Amino acid sequence: MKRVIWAVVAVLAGLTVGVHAALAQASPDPLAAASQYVNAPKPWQWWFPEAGSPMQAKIDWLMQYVLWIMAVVVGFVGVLMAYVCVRYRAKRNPTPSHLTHNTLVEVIWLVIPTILLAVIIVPSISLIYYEADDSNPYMTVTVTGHQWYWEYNYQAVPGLDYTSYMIPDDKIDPSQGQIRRLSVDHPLVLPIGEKIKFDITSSDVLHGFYLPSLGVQRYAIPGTVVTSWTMIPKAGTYFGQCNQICGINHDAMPIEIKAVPMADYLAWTKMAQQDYTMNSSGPPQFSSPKPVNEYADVSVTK
Ligand SMILES: [Cu+2]
Repeated sequence: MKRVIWAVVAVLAGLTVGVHAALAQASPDPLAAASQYVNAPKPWQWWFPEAGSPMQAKIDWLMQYVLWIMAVVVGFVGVLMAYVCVRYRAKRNPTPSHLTHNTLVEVIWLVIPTILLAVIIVPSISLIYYEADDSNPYMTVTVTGHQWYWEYNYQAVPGLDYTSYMIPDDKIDPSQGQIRRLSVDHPLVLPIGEKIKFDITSSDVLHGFYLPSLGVQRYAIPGTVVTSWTMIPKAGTYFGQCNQICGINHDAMPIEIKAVPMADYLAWTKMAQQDYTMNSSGPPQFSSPKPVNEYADVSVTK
C-alpha cells in the first residue's frame, strides 16, 4: 500500500514540475524587451541624455537653436567691444567725439534684437503648447510622491496601484542590470508608441517628477494635480529622479520606467494585478535605504 501511495506522490510531483516548467516557458518575462536599451546617466556626462521621447528631442533642438543664436550674439558683441576698446582708447584718441545720436545705428540695434527675439519666441511658444497638450491619451497614470518613494496608480486598470522604492545599495544586483541609486523594486511599466498622461500629485511635501530623457519635469504638489505626458517610441529602461528637495531621503526616490511593446504591457498588467496590486497597502518590498531614526541618531551623537 505504501508503495502505491509513494508512486502516486511521485507521479503527482512529476506532473507539478512538468506543468511549472511548461508555464515558465509559456510566460516569458514581459519586461524583457526593456533591457535591450538602457537610457541611464553616465559618469561625467556633459550633455543631455539621448532623447527618449519626441518632447525631449524638441527640447534638445530648441536648446541648441537658442545656444547657437546666443553664441553668434556673444561673439559679435565681444569682437565689437574689443575693437572699440583698442581703436578708441584714450592714448590713440586724445580728443573724444561728442557724437550722441546716429539714427541708422539706433534703428539697427533695435531691429536686429527684435528679429532675434521673434525667431526665438515662435518655436518656444509652439513647444510650450506641445508640452501642454495632454489631450486624448491612451492611458493615464496617477503619480503620487511620498516621503520617500513613488506610488503609481493605473487609472484604466482597476486596483493596480503600487509603490516604487529605490533598491538599497546592499541589495543591488548588477547581473540583473540593476543600477545603484536608480533601480527600483517596482518600475513604472508603460507601453511604447502610445501617449501616456501623468496626473502628478503628492501626499506630503513638494516632490519633483523629473524624467530628463523624456523631457518631463513637473512638481508634485500636495492638494493639487499637475499633468504632463510622454510618448516613448523605443522599448527600453528610462530613469528619472525626484528633483525637489523633499527631505532627508530625497536622493532615494528615483523613477524607473520600463517601456515595452503593447502585447508585453498587457501581459504585465495581468501579472502585476496578481503579484502586486494594491501593494501600497501592504509592507513594501524594500524600506528606505536608511531609516530616518538612524540619521537622527547620528546627528544626536555629534
Ligand atoms: Cu521627493
